[in-house]
Amino acid sequence: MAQQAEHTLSQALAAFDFGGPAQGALRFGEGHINDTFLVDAGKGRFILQRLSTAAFKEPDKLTRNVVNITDYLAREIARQGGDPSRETLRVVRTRRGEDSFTDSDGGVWRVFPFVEGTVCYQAAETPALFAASGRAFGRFQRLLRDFPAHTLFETIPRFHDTEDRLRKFKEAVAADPLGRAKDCQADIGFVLAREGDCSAALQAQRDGMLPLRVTHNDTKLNNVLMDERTGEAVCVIDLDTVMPGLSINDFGDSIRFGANHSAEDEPDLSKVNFDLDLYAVYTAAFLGAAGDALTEAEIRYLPWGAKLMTLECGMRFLTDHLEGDGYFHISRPGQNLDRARTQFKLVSDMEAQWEQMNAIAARYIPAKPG
Ligand code: ADP
Ligand code: GN1
Ligand code: MG
Repeated sequence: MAQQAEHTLSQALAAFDFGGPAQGALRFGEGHINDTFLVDAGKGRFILQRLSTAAFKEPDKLTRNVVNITDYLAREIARQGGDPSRETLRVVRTRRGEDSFTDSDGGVWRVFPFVEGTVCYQAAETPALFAASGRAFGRFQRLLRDFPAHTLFETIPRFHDTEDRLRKFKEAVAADPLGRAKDCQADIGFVLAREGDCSAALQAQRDGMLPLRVTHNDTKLNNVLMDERTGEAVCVIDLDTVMPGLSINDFGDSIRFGANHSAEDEPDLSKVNFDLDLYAVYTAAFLGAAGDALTEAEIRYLPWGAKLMTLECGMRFLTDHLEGDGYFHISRPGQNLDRARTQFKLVSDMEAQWEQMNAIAARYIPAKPG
């Protein structure tokens, strides 16, 4: 870590009320966006994060969202007999009573208690684990169904606007600032051949078929903490992108990440295969926990959520690769291109199993009376 960055880390450590002296901070986790540290403060452990300014332009409003959402979740969880101290994040305040701290370089920091006794998995190691994440995100939908979505700030405007992502992708291809496009012609062609698909969900929303909901928008399995003993989901984390959105996208992003047996950046595409059984397992778990929070049209569109989140994420990785990797953290050259390619392989697999994907979702459409 650069010296200047270390200096701001010490400022942040001094600013928060950890209930005891912070005994240093270690880099933690495998997130792509924020800088995350584990802080040991004797009596308790904490997660300290510096928000990515590349991703989040208005950190104060984002923090307000997170406070509002977590306060609401804590109340709902308590009302339903759960344990809010484990089942939702809670914002830890600074010594001055503020929800976040801004360092001398303008970096914005915030703190959550570390949820003890949990594990954060990077892959759906077993179907049971994947199902647990499905229950977590289905429950998230149900818990927030009456939250006033219009009071939430859009932390990343047009985050899952796949039409806009396509526009930005095309701009990156046209500008090609690093001359990388020549080495990914097939990948660029893959996206351009699916231009029309990019409107499928948005058109259904414009047509009034898909309602706007409070959504998480980043529903990877590694954004759920699992109980280390039982493997059951405990707490949904990474709430920076909670904003109004489509439920099918929350479903779809989980499928994109978890319904396969390879890493998101696997360079060997022969290892990357969409797993229809895992898709079925997740569908059952997600819809079971969401209860009647979703409409028939939303259930019908779940396969589109899966395909579009995967295609969109591939476009985003490829855009970032073309633009010089300024958004998604990389640990080796070409990593964002590898990430894009795994997504496109999964899209192809989904297209080959499209009928089955639709049939599985259709199982959960309630039969009409009579
Ligand atoms: P990013 O947006 O960079 O993915 P996350 O908020 O997901 O950041 O945090 C990164 C990692 O830190 C998570 O994958 C998880 O391992 C860990 N983590 C975050 N919050 C907590 C918490 N409250 N308790 C335990 N681990 C956490
Ligand atoms: C980012 O922050 P993290 O690693 O959970 C990204 C998601 C992508 C994901 C791909 C704010 O998620 O949208 O789907 O990487 N988050 C943001 O792994 O852009
Ligand atoms: Mg994360």
